[in-house]
Amino acid sequence: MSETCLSGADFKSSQEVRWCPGCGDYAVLNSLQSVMADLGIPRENFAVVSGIGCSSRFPYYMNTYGFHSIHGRAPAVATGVKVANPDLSVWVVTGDGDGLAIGGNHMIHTLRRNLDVKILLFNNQIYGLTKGQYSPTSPVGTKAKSTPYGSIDRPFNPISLALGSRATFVARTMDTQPKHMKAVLRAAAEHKGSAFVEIWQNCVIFNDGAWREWTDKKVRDESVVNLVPGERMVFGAQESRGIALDCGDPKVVLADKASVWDPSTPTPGVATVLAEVDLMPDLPRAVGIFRKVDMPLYDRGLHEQIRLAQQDKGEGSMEELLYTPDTWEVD
Ligand SMILES: Cc1ncc(C[n+]2csc(CCOP(=O)(O)OP(=O)(O)O)c2C)c(N)n1
Ligand code: SF4
Repeated sequence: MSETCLSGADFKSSQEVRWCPGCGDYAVLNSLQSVMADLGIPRENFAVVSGIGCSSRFPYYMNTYGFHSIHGRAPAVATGVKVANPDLSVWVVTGDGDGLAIGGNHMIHTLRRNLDVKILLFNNQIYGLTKGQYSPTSPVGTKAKSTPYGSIDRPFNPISLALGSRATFVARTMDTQPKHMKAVLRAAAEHKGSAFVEIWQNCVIFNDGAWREWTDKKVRDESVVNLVPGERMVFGAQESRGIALDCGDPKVVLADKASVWDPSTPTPGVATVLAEVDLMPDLPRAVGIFRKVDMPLYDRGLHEQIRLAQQDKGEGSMEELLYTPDTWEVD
């Protein structure tokens, strides 16, 4: 079989998967394996880099190159991997604790640089691996091991954070809708630049049902609107209602009055408004593709700079660099 004619099973490693039965991470694993198989890229050209957390066990379960790195630093390690070998398709797997608490700084700088990596943020609104402390995405009032009287921090909205960091591709999906997840992951894979995908993921042990209001099959048609580029923003079991942007403010209208979604506007203003509807409980929450714009790539820019410097000054040598006139001898 040709390496470019693969199935999801080819991306499964021989490791025993050690997530709790029912954990949302399984759905992401299956979806990503299937999407990678469809991309027509040989397995040796994928690298999956993670930090620390339940979700960060991901690279063990992928039959690709991978690196289970250190807490919050997956974007930094992935930057090294991508810059060293721009031909690789590099994926970062992180959690809301790993990627937005200890690793928040690395996250925003990777996004603003537009390094061509795909970042999957598994958002279960809790620290799973360390047994249930609140995280930067836990809603106010969350009673957890570290907040026995309820958290008083206001949470991050990961989509707004990514948009504010000027990420060039920003999307949201959920563990209960594999078809939607695969479409979003595929779009992320095909984007040239930093692609940030928030995944609503259920932690059955420490925060079961955190997303139930928007992910449960019985309610999600009414509580979620899917942002599809070039299509009207409609929702409801019969798709009879939609969202119109009235002077920038979203409001519910009949489907034929709904606005057509465009994620490629010069500024992310409207996308940010749609990300922030979690502050407007009467509106459905948005999933799908919030932003998709083309911008220069960090990895390409860096290699172009190296090429021009070498053209100007030659290949250079490490020894010469270390022993330039600016060296001192300490007696
Ligand atoms: C430097 C450092 N600080 C703290 C920890 C403890 N720690 C491990 S994972 C984690 C948070 C994991 O939560 P999240 O990223 O949401 O992932 P999940 O387990 O929910 O998938 C913490 C605080 C650590 N391993 N290293
Ligand atoms: S503790 Fe939660 S996030 Fe971790 S494997 Fe179990 S269900 Fe999944």
